[in-house]
Amino acid sequence: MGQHESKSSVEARVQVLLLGLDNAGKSTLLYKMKHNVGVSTVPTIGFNVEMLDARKNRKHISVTVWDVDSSNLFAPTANLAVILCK
Ligand SMILES: Nc1nc2c(ncn2[C@@H]2O[C@H](COP(=O)(O)OP(=O)(O)OP(=O)(O)O)[C@@H](O)[C@H]2O)c(=O)[nH]1
Ligand SMILES: [Mg+2]
Repeated sequence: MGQHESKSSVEARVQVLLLGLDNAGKSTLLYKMKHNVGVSTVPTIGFNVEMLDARKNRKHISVTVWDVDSSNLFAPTANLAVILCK
């Protein structure tokens, strides 16, 4: 009894902003974490965002990862991603 935890029982929410040089592998890392597969990528314009589930000490943590085109951090789309990630 009580062993099946509801998927909705998120105990913490974390926002992660992935920043790095162009072509550093940010999007590859994002999709590897999300789908556990290597994918072909194209240079990111704006940003990609994915939600992941993680566990620490049996706690369910919802992780939102923002992969931002950091070559143009001052672009409106990047600014929006940084603001939403706060
Ligand atoms: N050898 C090697 N290549 C990688 C690795 N991670 C990514 N790559 C390759 O590096 C290239 C760029 O990967 P992306 O994930 O698109 O890099 P990015 O940082 O998102 O690039 P931008 O969106 O342009 O900023 C791709 O050809 C990937 O296949 C890695 O760990 N090792
Ligand atoms: Mg990218």
